[in-house]
Amino acid sequence: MIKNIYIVRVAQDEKDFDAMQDFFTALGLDAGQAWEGRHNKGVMFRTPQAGIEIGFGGDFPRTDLIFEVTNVDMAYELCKRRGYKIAEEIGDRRWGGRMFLAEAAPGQAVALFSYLAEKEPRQNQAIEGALDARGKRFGIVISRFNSFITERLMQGSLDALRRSGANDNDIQIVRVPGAFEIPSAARALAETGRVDAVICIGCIIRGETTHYEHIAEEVTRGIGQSAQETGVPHAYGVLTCENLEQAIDRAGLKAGNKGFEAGLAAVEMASLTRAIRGSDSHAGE
Ligand code: INI
Repeated sequence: MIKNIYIVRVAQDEKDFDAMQDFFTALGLDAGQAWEGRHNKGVMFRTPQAGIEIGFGGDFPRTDLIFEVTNVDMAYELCKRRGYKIAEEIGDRRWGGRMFLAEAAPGQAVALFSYLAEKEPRQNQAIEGALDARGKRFGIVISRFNSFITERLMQGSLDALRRSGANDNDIQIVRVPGAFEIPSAARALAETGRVDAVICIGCIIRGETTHYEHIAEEVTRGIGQSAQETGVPHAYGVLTCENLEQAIDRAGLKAGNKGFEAGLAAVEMASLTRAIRGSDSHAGE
């Protein structure tokens, strides 16, 4: 019946709230979805088994032991039948939940709640990823073939990650011989579960034979397949060019730096993936 356990620590003010975020991030807890309501805001720090949430503002229950249940009215009836003291009556809350407090033991208040069902479907609500790489881990798979180009692309990716708040210690670089080897290394990295996104960097330039087509097709297919089968976002920073000049233009000259674009895509997708997977915990806050 219990869906989740929320342990919420409410900061005295916004300064303390920021300090607590830094503290939990420094401890290595994964900062999941941040939410902001009209009267308060919070960030859920996830562990594989449970989460510690920090908050700021009003509307929080008078206890830091909070259970989300599938049906709060049933839980309320059950507590009453078993004779537990109801420390706070059941009722709808303005943040979109229905909650009551029961005393598990004298002075040991526990809050139980369910989110209220949406009365009407929300209009124009979209989940989007943020360009915020703080607390996220990235893998970069770079091929040595055409390294003159690929190294520039990687500098572009690193620039995008750092500007978005990524920590250098959270970026794992993996080098492979050529573009053909990128998909298998990217998959191995994704399967470790230690990265939120993988950035694939390569440069394939057309030669005199059809070699180029075969490699380009397989690399593109393999990267897409690895992303879909591992569930880890993969950004495509592989250039497929007719000649070296085209590649140079896309590695920091006329046509920008495709590595930078891939880096931003990785950050956004890492954030989006977390938002989608955690979107039920504070939907609509
Ligand atoms: N690898 C590249 O990354 N770019 C190329 O343009 C390229 N060409 O043209 O041959 C290339 N070939 C190597 C290939 O990726 C493998 O490393 C090699 O075939 C060994 O498996």
